Amino acid sequence: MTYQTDGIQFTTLDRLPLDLDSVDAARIAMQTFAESEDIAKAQDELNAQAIATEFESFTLRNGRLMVGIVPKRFLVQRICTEIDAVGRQLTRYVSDIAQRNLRLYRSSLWVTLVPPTHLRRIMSQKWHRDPYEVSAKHSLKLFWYLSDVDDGSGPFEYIRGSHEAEPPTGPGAEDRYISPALNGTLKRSPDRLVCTGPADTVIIANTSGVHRGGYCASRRRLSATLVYTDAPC
Ligand SMILES: O=C(O)CCC(=O)C(=O)O
Repeated sequence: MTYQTDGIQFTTLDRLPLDLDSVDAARIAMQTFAESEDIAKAQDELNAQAIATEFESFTLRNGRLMVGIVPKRFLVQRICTEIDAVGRQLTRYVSDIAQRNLRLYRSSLWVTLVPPTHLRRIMSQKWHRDPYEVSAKHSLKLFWYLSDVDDGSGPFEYIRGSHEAEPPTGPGAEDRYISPALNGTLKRSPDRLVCTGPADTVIIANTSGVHRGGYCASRRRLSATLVYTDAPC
């Protein structure tokens, strides 16, 4: 399976050109984050599901971007310098894969939580295609699983070859989400990949293709997302 043909390819962390100190530092940052009060609080909020309304909250606290869905706050993200350092070391590697010059646009640690009951999928849990990042013509995401991911812990899913279609044009484009009428077709598609794998599985995807993930039915998922684009600085 190749990035050019399928829009996605897999590897493992030990095959990447990374210095081990940076990897260790990123793992420690993740461990600290996963055990932090922010995560415990987010899980409590998710469990409480106090109010039936859904809204997104984006707040910048101590230089960290916190993104949450209240009360369905399934995802807590954190920008951190350690994961940025890992991401910068992979710039040449991902540029070679994409056959164009890319730069690290954004990186973050993700803790994806388990809802207390089955909630309907929201945001990136639904089939969608990423709009291009500001003035970019190519968006590549590298997902590094920091915990084992099985069917119950929100595997990333991708429709192989769907990157060939014209992607939505800009951030917030109306057509980011695929019509729910196509859910059944996508679920049964022979091109659907469900990316389960042990910790240190790495997925490199052209996210203008159709994808979704992070619907954790039974176990939380720890991962890092590194976003690369060809947009000028
Ligand atoms: O959490 C996931 O597996 C999906 C993430 C995603 O869809 C995205 O970053 O665009």
